[in-house]
Amino acid sequence: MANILSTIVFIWRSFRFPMTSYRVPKDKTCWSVDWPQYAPTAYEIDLTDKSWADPSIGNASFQPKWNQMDGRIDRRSHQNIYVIKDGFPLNPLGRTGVCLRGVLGRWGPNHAVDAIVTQWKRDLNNRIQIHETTNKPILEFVAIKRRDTGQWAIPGGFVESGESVDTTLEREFLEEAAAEADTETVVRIRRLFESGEEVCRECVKDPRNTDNAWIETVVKLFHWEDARPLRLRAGDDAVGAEWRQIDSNLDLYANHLDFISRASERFGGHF
Ligand code: RP5
Repeated sequence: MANILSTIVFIWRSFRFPMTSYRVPKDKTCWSVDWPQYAPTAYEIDLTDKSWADPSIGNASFQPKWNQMDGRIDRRSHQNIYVIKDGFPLNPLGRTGVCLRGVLGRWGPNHAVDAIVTQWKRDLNNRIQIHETTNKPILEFVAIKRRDTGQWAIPGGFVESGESVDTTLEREFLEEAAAEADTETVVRIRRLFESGEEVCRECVKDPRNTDNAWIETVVKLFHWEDARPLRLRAGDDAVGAEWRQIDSNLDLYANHLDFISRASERFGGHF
């Protein structure tokens, strides 16, 4: 059974990711380290006709304005000015072993957002629970289970061109974690999203990143203090949504645990 399952997962993944990617040793990740033999796997899915995707580099009609606003498309990086080499933007996090655009829509930065929604974990008497080892109050956060990898993650998604970060945060949270919510719940969530605190803005260590296309995010923190519980329901790209206890042993998508740890630190919660 396990063999059949892993074969299915392998075939499925093969459609989304290159079969093999060129292995990059840690000490060769940085572009400043000279590595003339570097021969990354070229991989790109066909996104012709997708309005949210860039045309191919080399297409005469595609004249991107790197490192700046390009009409309604934000091609600026949160990290720094990125380098353009032979017409291709270079990932600020360094070599990945895969070149071209992979499965991503934009060359260069693909802007996303992530909404960390927390609440204190309480016992039946409504007292905040304290962790027996660290002696710190325990936080929970809203986690969604990704349909594509089956991993738990922070609710988030890509910023559409012309959309603001705050609009995307609220839209993605409602779609992925509060699907089909009644009007009252939507109003409460909208109110919650009026008072977010930025945790960070940076590149995500996402498995879809390539040398020429990568994901960057703005992570914002929202704390749920309403005595009435927030009921969750998965939708859109999510197949699960639940409150999960924050702990350093969580296994989350990409480097989402790192974002969670910073949110927990902000409240002095158990990690
Ligand atoms: C991650 O991918 C970001 O942190 C964000 O959570 C997510 C956006 O991609 P989709 O969930 O829309 O696939 O890198």
